[in-house]
Amino acid sequence: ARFLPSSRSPSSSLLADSASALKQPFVIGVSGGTASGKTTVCDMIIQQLHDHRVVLVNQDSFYRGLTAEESERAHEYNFDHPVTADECLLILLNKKMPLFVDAFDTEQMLECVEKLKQGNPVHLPIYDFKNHRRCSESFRQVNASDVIILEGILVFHDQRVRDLMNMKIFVDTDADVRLARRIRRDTVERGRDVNSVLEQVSSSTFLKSLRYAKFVKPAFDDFVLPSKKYADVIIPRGGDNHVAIDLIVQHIRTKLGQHDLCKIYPNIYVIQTTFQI
Ligand code: UZR
Ligand code: MG
Repeated sequence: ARFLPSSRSPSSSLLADSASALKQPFVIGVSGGTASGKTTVCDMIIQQLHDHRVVLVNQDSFYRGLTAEESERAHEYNFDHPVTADECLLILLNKKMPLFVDAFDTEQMLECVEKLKQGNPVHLPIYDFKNHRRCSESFRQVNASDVIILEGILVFHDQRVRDLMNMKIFVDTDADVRLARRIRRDTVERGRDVNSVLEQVSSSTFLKSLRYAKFVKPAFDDFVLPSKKYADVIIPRGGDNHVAIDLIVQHIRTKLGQHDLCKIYPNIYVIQTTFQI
């Protein structure tokens, strides 16, 4: 066996392309139902990756925000609904323009993550949960980094967004635990009273009129749970699962290590591909 420059060896431009592809940031998608512990899982990953630059992008930032008129009817608005293929078709055929199609501006989210992946800084919108509005005068600047985490209930819904991810994590937490946390969070952090979370109109229609039962749970069953099939890793019990988080962090470190190898020893590919018998 000899090491020879081979006629089949990749061209230098191909080498440069594969090297730059490997140098792109590592993109992790974190999905799961509301109050499943997505944010906690992301915070723990970021904490353990302290020697790398990690940015967190929340899908929440891309809520469209309601007009003053729509805000008055906020209780009718479905904040958990993505645009579906059927609805896209109807819009394209101009047959029907549903009132509230996609709760999120997915095009804008896609654009931001693509830019970050290419190493460019972006300005993320800031969403005000209390008033269901975007803060028009402020934004969050996010710079290029080694790892990008995209977190949200519907980040696995759109294939174009999924295709940007190197790793997909689904946080799988019991539904009762999530509802209990959701009530606590909405009342403490998002300025709601218990009735508005549950939206009880009258005791006789109690179950029917639960906001959670009306929008949040059906959307979880129809859109969030089915997207679990795209996950590479499913974390039971969310932030309580330290073993799962350790394993995930180990994997990310390995991948980032490979990036560094590529940066330091670009010629390693030439040696491998010119090996001839
Ligand atoms: P997470 N949401 C609000 O409560 N108000 C808003 O203005 C915008 C969104 C909720 C939304 C969804 N549901 O279930 C949740 N409602 O935010 C997603 N009703 O956020 O993934 O952090 O739970
Ligand atoms: Mg959250």
